[in-house]
Amino acid sequence: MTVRTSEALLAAAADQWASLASHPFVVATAEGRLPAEAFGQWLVADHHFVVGFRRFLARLVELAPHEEARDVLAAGLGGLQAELELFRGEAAARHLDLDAEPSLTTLGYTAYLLASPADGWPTALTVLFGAEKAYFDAWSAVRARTDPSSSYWRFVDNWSSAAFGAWVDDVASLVDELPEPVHRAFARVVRFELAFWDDVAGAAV
Ligand code: MP5
Repeated sequence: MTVRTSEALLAAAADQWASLASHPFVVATAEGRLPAEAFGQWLVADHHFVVGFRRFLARLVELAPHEEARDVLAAGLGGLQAELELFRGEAAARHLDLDAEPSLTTLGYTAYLLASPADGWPTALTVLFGAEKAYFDAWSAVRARTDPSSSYWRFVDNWSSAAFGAWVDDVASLVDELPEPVHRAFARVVRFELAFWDDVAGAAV
């Protein structure tokens, strides 16, 4: 039986992958005890990431080797407008400065995303899959232990909805078309995801 390339990536990173959904930031959010300050740190950092992510995804639309892949990627691009508006509305309500200088971790991860298309489609697609699957799994872990009364529900729902999960599955199917798993890029994304949570959580959780 052949192993799907997306599954081979996840299997090789299994230990660190498990740390995503059990990260103190994720657990504190699930248990409704995330300090507002830590949420604010995350919101500003993740807004910077998503702004870069949209440009990254647009480059991937251009790089895609066939039209079906382009359909999947362009569908993801469509959802980002509402997501960015969610970030901006929440930041305004909380009086957060979205233009604050990002940390080196946030800058590094966003820059890695944007640099990855230079290494070609297999690498860039693997980076996309890693980032999206990481958020789907982490926020699904939050969803399993919370409900719509959470003040962070719209964010929880954004990355744990059935629709988002189906899109991540579509991206996984594109990864499965790659001749071999690009382990190095995937492992790098996992390290960045964990560093990102550590960075925004700080000493707060
Ligand atoms: C995503 C994100 C998911 N927003 N932030 C990090 C640190 N990793 C992954 O990307 P998107 O564009 O919000 O679906």
